[in-house]
Amino acid sequence: MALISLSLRHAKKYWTFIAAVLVLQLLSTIAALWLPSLNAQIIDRGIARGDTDFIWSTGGVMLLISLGQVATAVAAVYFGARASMGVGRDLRREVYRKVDSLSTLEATKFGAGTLITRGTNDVQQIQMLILMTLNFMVSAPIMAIGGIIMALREDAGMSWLVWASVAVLAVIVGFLVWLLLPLFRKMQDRVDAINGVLREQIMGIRVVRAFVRENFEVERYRVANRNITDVSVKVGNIFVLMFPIIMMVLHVATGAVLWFGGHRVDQGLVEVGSLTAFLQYLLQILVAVMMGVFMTMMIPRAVVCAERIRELLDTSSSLTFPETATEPTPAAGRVVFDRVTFGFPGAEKPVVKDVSFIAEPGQTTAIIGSTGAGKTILLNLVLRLYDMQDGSITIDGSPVSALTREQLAKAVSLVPQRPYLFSGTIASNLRFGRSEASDEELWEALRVAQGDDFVRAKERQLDEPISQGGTSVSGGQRQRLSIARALVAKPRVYLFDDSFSALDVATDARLRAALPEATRGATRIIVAQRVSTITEADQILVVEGGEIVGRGTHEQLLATNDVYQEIVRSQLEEAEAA
Ligand code: DCP
Ligand code: MG
Repeated sequence: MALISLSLRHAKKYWTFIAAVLVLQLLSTIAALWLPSLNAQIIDRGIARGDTDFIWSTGGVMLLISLGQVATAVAAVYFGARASMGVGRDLRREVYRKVDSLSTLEATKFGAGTLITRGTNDVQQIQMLILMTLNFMVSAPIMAIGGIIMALREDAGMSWLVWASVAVLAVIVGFLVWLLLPLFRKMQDRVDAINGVLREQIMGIRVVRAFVRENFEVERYRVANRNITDVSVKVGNIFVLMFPIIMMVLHVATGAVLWFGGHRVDQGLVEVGSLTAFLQYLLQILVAVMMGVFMTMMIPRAVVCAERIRELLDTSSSLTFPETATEPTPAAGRVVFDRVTFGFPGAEKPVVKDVSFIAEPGQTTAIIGSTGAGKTILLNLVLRLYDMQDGSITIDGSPVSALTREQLAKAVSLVPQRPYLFSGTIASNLRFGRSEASDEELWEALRVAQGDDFVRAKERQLDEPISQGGTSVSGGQRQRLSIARALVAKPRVYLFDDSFSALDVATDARLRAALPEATRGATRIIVAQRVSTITEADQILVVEGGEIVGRGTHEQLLATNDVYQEIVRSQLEEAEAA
């Protein structure tokens, strides 16, 4: 069902191509069916009676029909390819858009691996099936039925031979396909498995090396590899059997036609030409039956793929943005959390509980707390990477859920805890949030982010290539580029998630000194590990277990807040020990 609805939905757009394929296939099949009977006429009327003119004229017609058949067949394949590739492209686009619209929660639920497979391999299977269907759906049945009619016209007396060989071939091929199907399904699973293992190992290669786990991982890969080899060998064995068996059926059928037909020619029941034509029709019929059975073999695999795609497309994203702007784009950047509560679905306790605070434009709001306290989630809620269950977050009075995607992106920039860069150049990454930024602006942002020195040391400076994920620069450099990227965007609200931890204390201090000037008037919310990073903040929020357990300036908290005192004390001890 999913297969049909998915293919048809997009196939509508290509109905001209599809119609062309069907017509061309019809013509080509008719031509193919015509040829043997003309051939028979040449033998029986031309050669037998020595009628050279007839041979020439019929031969000419045959040549034209053959050329026509080749031309229509080629054109049919061309249009078939256009239509099926078009459907594939549209499906891929739809899958991509859906993946793009999923919230963080839904995307994590599926997992990156299967999302990628669904958008590529699964779509490809459907695309293949459409191509095969278009090419054989019309031609195979017409070829089979037409072939039977034509064969009987040539010699009705041997009809039993047609039925018998079709039945034998169908049973044999059907049996082999029945053996193959479960193997194909297993193969698909094992391809998934080996991809999964390989993906994980490549991503974690450094960890594997660091913990000297190569042997264990090699063994894991070996098992996955052997599993897929086993099933592939089984499939191969059946294919090895399949072709000789099919050829044997064809040859036995040919022999039978010649044997029984020969006697009938002797008895004068049928002419030699008709017998030749009969044989050709029989072969055409058998080939058509074979194609039909092979095609049914492809369907189950495509059905599985279609169901996987359907499941993804049917996942309605919980994250919806308004289409058109109804609220003004925030111009000041006053962020207000009002009794915000968020928990992961299925989890017992919320990870953010009843959080209320106001971050004023031009001020720095710092958030500090132990690991797992919920700091990252708090920042992500502003950008709607997660949607809260209760309470509200507003920017300049507009609820974040009422802002369009563009408005939100323009108003807020996040420097994530784990910075991510895209393949391209330093400049292309920095211009991510504002493509029209000038080179001077990029250098200025780099200067504030304390990254200008290392970029200047690069051979190609701003045009220095960056590899996928940003793995060609160090962790600290990635963090600085990520900070610079946010600065270039010039939003109203900056969210720094633990963005200074990879910086040494002196660099951290220089950055903090430069930041207020560079982000003047904007709201800064900074998650920090080090107390020294936030001593000058206008307000500090101490978060513990998803709740705010203290707020105030550094001095106020130092005097009154137990949790804050504890954090300060532990960091002082660390500093002394070092
Ligand atoms: N959590 C979860 N599933 C996720 C992310 C987080 O269940 N995909 C839980 C684990 C934590 C809690 O949410 O207990 C808060 O996570 P945060 O990432 O917000 O924690 P912090 O940012 O405060 O911690 P850190 O300082 O380590 O970054
Ligand atoms: Mg965090």
